[in-house]
Amino acid sequence: MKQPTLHSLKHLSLLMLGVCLIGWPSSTMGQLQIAEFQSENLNTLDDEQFNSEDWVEIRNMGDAKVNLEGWFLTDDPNNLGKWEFPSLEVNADDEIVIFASEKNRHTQLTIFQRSNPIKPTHTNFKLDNDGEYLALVRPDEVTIEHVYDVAPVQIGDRSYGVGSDGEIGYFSEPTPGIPNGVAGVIGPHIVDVTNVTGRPNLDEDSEMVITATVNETAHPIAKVTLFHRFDFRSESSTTMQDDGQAPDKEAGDGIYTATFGFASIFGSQVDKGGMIRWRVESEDDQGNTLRLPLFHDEDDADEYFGTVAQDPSTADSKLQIVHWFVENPNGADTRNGARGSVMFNDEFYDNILVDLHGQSTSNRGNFPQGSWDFDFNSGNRSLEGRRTTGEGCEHSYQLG
Ligand SMILES: [Ca+2]
Ligand SMILES: [Ca+2]
Ligand SMILES: [Ca+2]
Ligand SMILES: [Ca+2]
Repeated sequence: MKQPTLHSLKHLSLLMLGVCLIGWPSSTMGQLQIAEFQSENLNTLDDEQFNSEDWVEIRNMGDAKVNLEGWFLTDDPNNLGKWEFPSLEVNADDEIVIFASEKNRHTQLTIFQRSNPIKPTHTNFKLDNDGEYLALVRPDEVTIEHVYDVAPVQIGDRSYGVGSDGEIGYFSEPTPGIPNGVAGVIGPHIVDVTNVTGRPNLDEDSEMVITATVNETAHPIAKVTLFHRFDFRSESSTTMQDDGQAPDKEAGDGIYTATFGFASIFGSQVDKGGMIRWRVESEDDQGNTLRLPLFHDEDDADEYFGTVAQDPSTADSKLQIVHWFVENPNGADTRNGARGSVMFNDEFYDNILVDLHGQSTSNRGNFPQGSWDFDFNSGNRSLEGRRTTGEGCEHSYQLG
């Protein structure tokens, strides 16, 4: 049987290919500090082209203004002069944001970053999610003002840096351009989630197998839980195991496995053509948790992975079948729309917005022919080629 891994998963696993960090970065402190950085900016901050680029925040801890002209920022310990700052002032007790986009430019366009208008400046390098070197270097190209020797693995839409109490850690609420709050610890890193059994055929399959690759971050892994949901019914859960007992293949390899039987979990509610969704949550022995999908934005992010049970009545169809699930069908028939899930081409897209297309009338009676817009989340990178703004992409389908 085909064993698809959802595209958004592939994307995450590529970006988050994890090296578990052991130990915290060392740093030397001068007057200026790399107060905060973000290696996977999903919805935190746009640049002047509406791209969600990586960014670095520099804070002036001193009591005099500093012009950064001639200073350097680098992600390479063997090339401290990698990127040179243009003239850029940082006021005392203030911070500025640089995009680490590889675009290497300083624009005169002003954008509004939180409350502070800025003219965006871009480095010639990006920041890696599996953690890397990041240093602010003085104009002599030798003296390191502040460095993260090896930043730990980075998680989408979290940032990392120096908390208001001086402790280094993650921020669940990034603050580009304004002072940082208290930094925290993230739960065990869920690198990848895989649907081992593919689209179930309910005439033959009575269960599904899901695996999750999980790495320790700050503290030992205490628990990995699979949450599952059928259509829009309530969530249930199963503990995932890494004990080498079937279906888990090998004990202690960091790949956690769970099987859930449709009848035992969902009762008799599972119908052919029905939607089955799941998410994974990790927890360390201090109670720090992390989930995948990250669901970092309830209006622009997948909440679950998912699939649709095979429907033999459409198996021979030559038409492309779009499976569309919406909790509130009447809502989709309005301009404001309703959130739902779609599967086509063996790809599942969760928590997308479905709304009435263009000039169609909303007074069409009971699910007639019509046209709706599917607004995909910006994390659905398989469709990104057709994105035109940072707001995700939109496709129109004629249904009926
Ligand atoms: Ca990045
Ligand atoms: Ca880099
Ligand atoms: Ca900040
Ligand atoms: Ca295992």
